[in-house]
Amino acid sequence: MAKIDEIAASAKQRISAAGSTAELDALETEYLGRKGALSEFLKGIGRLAPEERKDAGQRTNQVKGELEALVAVKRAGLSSGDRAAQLEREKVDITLPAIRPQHGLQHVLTNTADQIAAALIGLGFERWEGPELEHYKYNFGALNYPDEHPAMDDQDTFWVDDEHVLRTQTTAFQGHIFETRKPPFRIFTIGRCFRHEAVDRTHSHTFHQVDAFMVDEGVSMAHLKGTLGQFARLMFGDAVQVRFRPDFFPFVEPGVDYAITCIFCGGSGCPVCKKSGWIELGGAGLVHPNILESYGIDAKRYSGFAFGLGVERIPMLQYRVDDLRHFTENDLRFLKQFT
Ligand code: FA5
Repeated sequence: MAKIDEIAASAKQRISAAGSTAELDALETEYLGRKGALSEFLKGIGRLAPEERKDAGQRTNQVKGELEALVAVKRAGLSSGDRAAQLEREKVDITLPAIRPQHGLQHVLTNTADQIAAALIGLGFERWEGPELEHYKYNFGALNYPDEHPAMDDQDTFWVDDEHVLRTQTTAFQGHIFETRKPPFRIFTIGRCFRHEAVDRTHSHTFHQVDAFMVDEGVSMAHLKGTLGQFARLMFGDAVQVRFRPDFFPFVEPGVDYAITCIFCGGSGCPVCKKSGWIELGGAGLVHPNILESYGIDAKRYSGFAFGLGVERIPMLQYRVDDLRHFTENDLRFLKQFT
């Protein structure tokens, strides 16, 4: 009897301490298997005194039942522990912030173009889109450039064939409008232009311009100055004033270049405006009567104004961008600043 109790005590202690199902399987075989400790003990019962056999047999069966129950409980515990370990291994921390997908954002030049368009539409102008590949006629001929005129040298041109060029100025849209519309009209266009230029901080072979023009009865330089002033104030703030200085463009007479009071110093002079108090923006003037007449418009009755400027120039001023190449280099560190 003492022997079976010893076996039972050691089996219970070892089964309770088993750390894995594999260890438990081995203990189950060791004690409860066909050749296990209990079977061996039962085999020896025949050698006991007859009066002890019955008790020993009953006690062995009792121990067998207890050990089987203990193994079952332990197995359930271990396998739930295994599941817990598996869950721990496969755990996904859903409280971690998700990896955000990259969102594109509108390019700073598109933002500027939208701002320009909103200002000009507010001033009563219609938007028009023109081709980037232009017939020579629209880029130069119809704009009153005499053949071989040196003014064309200012706009070093990419020729595609003898008759077609990549437009050097959005002013090229005027001919398309004159061919299809009769005054009065107020129209503008914003688009890409190309010049065969040495690239530096303020010049590129590819850049954008906005051109606007209006033709009606009695349009004068005063209308031009008022419109440009209002346009500049919408773009740069209420305090801005406009200055005209004579300049030459074959398609306007008189022609001017125009500047705004420096938006950084208000006109008192600073490094940005090179102490002049003014920042040049573009060219303007009254539509040349030769152009009106060439499209059959009576230049005694009708007159018009036109102005153009570089789009890159605007965010360069607004955000103090020192090199226009940043706009096209696609460096996200630069572009992400303009949300
Ligand atoms: C013209 O292109 C005229 N068509 C403007 C005009 C329109 C005058 C209507 C009169 C009436 P200009 O060549 O100066 O003018 O160019 C105008 C603006 O375009 C410049 O002030 C500058 O801001 C921009 N620009 C010209 N060339 C480049 C370039 N290579 N890179 C970046 N911007 C340029």
